[in-house]
Amino acid sequence: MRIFYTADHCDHQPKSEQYDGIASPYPEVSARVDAILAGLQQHNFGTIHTPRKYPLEHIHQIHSQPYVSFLRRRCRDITRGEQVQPSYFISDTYAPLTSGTYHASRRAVDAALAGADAILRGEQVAYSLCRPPGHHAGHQSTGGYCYFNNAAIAANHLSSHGRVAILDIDFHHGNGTQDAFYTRADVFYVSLHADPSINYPYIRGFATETGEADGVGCNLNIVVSKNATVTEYIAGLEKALAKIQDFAPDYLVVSAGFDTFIDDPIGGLRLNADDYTEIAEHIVALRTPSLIVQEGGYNTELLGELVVNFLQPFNRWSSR
Ligand code: Q9C
Ligand code: ZN
Repeated sequence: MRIFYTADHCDHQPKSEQYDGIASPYPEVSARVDAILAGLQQHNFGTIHTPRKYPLEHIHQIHSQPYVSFLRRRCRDITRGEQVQPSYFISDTYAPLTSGTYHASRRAVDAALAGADAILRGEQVAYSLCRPPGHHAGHQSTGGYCYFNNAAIAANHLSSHGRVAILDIDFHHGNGTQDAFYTRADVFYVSLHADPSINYPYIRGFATETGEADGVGCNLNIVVSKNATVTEYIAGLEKALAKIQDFAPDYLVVSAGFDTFIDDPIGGLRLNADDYTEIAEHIVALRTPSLIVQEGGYNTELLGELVVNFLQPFNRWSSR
């Protein structure tokens, strides 16, 4: 499998998030990426490629031009080491800006697009190690540690070449991604996540949301209970995969979050480390060229192991 990553994420270093005006430590830290890289190296996943720089056009198909300009200009004016809570283009207070946020987010998009291009060149599997994550970023809003929607931008790129399904397995519903494709029939969005009536992002992710206009029937939200073990989780996943199979995509994008892990500090179902291999085996059974995009997962101690366990079945398939 092809792996894409850049070190530019290091310049995105918020120190705190605001919850009802009270600051607490920022969980979406660069140590997450260090843990994943260490895991990939230990398990000989091979060369990690630096993506090329892609033009803004790709981003502008998902995000408004005023939003992108705002992020670029606002970050440029921030002193290194400082953090700003913007008042505009936000959907919550979980995406502060630092001087490197715009550049880091651009490079995360580049990693996602390079993964998509690898798939278009005939690679069966690519993993884009994106940071910051993306699935909560809306058309013109940051939110939930996200600025640009890496998976949506990559899926949109793939959609010029075939039918695309997005499978979102982060603990949280990917509201930004759902919104991006809600009225489209050529991209199918399926998400498995914790109940949005009591979990972030609250405003989206209900089972009643099934798509609109041309997109009717092309959106599927599957809510899993907070104490779901791998048995309940796989049952939900099987439903998701059956629908994806009916849709018959040419390409699969997996928004891969690992905050479903039992010991995740902000999410947490009852999934153990080994369960990610079983989850991946079910997804690999689709035998559809797959772009895996990194989303959440906040246990910096074990995140490397979780990602490696998940990637292993894809790796076996792609090097067969
Ligand atoms: N007081 C992703 O996993 N809210 N984003 C947490 C803590 C923010 C998660 C509440 C959760 C955002 C990409
Ligand atoms: Zn999440």
